[in-house]
Amino acid sequence: MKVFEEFAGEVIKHAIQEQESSSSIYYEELIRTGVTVLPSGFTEEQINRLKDKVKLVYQKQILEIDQESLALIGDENVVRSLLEYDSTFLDLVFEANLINFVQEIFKGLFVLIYQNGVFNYPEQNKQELYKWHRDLNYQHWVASKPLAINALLCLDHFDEHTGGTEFLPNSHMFEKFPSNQFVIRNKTQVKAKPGDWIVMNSMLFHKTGVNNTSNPRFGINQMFAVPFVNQYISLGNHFTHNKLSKYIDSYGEDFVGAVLGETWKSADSAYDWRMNKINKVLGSNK
Ligand SMILES: O=C(O)CCC(=O)C(=O)O
Ligand SMILES: [Fe+2]
Repeated sequence: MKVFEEFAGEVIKHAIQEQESSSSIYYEELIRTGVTVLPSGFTEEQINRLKDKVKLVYQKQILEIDQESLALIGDENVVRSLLEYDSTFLDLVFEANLINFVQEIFKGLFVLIYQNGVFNYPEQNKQELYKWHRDLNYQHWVASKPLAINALLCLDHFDEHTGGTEFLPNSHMFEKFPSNQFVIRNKTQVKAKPGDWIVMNSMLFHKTGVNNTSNPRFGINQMFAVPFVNQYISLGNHFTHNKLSKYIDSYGEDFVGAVLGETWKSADSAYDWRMNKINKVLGSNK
């Protein structure tokens, strides 16, 4: 049947009255299955440069805190908060294809929760990421709309050889993790190329695949969420207006401030909270 449909170039239907009119196949895939692969606008050269920079940031980080100590908290081989160390990584946050897609998903405003480099080393499977998990850890409920999404920029090929991300389709729609038998029969591996974004609902169960090549596989994982999910590192603190000007020119100051979490910081007191709002109203009435 499948072969025939493909050959005919059309989808053959019976007694179907209603059909989704998909304006964006990426959006439809994300909503229905929990995951999609979206191309980015990065060139091969930019991707290679980003890969070098991820390695450099990790070198800096293991000088700050040694690998043994990182292992104590299960955080070795994760490059935490890349943009904090090198503002080039802001380009990933505001990459046009992705940011437009994230806007389409959330409709309203959203915040960058984190941006981490991930290494998948050959024959190494002790990290947390090799275990089935939700990126919104410890959450066991479902929501009718995405509350958080993860966008993983592939810096290498993601496939059955390199250990492409494995996921359980539609598992963001169920509170419980499925049976082992279900997992074994239904797990699916992402196929993506360098420069692609793997975008998934952060409640989708997934894990890093096993890398059978002799080279590490690199990616950069960003989480965006509705504003009531907390950043665990204040990302906006690290940039001067000057550093942000290129993104402000494209998207406006309010939007850039919101994405980096500046808009949602807790005020220190009721007085401060009120005064911030009053000053904002007075400013916009000028
Ligand atoms: O490396 C992968 O394939 C997935 C990474 C991941 O699950 C994560 O960063 O949370
Ligand atoms: Fe994950």
